[in-house]
Amino acid sequence: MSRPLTIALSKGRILEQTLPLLAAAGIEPAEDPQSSRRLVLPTNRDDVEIVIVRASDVPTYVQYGAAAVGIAGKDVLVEHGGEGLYEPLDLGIARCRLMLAGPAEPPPVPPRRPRVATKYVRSTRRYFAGQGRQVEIIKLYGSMELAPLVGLSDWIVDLVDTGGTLRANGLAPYETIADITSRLIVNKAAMKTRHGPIRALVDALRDAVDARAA
Ligand code: PRT
Ligand code: MG
Repeated sequence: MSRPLTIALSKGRILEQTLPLLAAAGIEPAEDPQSSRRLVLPTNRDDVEIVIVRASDVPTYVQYGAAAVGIAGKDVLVEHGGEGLYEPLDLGIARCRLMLAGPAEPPPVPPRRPRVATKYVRSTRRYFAGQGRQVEIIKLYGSMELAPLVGLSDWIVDLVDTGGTLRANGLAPYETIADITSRLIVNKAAMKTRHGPIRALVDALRDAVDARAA
């Protein structure tokens, strides 16, 4: 038999919201991926396996064909750049917004060249460049909400869902930069060489997404 079709997923909210869609498409992991320590999970289908990777690494695994397909947030895809990837389907899951945020009570005189702390350097640079606004971007890997509290930055760019994390840290949303959902991504070469099984998976997932929306 030919090697199985590999799907790259990240633990957490994407996995949680992807499993029902995969189940509707006839794919179920052999053990619970949230609790399993295994990084390669067989499924009920001999021709499909799941690999568990870091959310921000999903596009890399798919770009190099280590996984034929994957599921990643649009936030992560923009930062990756999308090289070598098709993005055939918006799954509509793990929905949130990429936002500019800052102190709920901003200083009376706005900073001349604000410092913006973020994990999303590419999106942030593009957003401010598009508006012709000068900012200094400070790259962080997490806990952006802390930066304004300790004087590291004036503002942050981060994902916001309920807004609870901002509020809990004395921050408020200022502007929406992008609406974010998770996307199915496909390795460009695999889309040609393994067209049949990939097409079948894309169609099955699209049906599952449509059925849920209906
Ligand atoms: O593992 P790694 O650190 O690389 O990735 P990760 O920790 O970002 O993974 P995970 O599972 O948390 O998020 C994966 C994907 O989920 C992201 O890439 C987004 O596409 C999507 N997503 C949707 C979110 C959120 N909603 C979200 N609210 N990712 C993160 N958050 C965080 C946000 O960064 C902030 O700290 O939740 C907090 C805000 O939530 P509220 O409800 O308080 O506003
Ligand atoms: Mg994390």
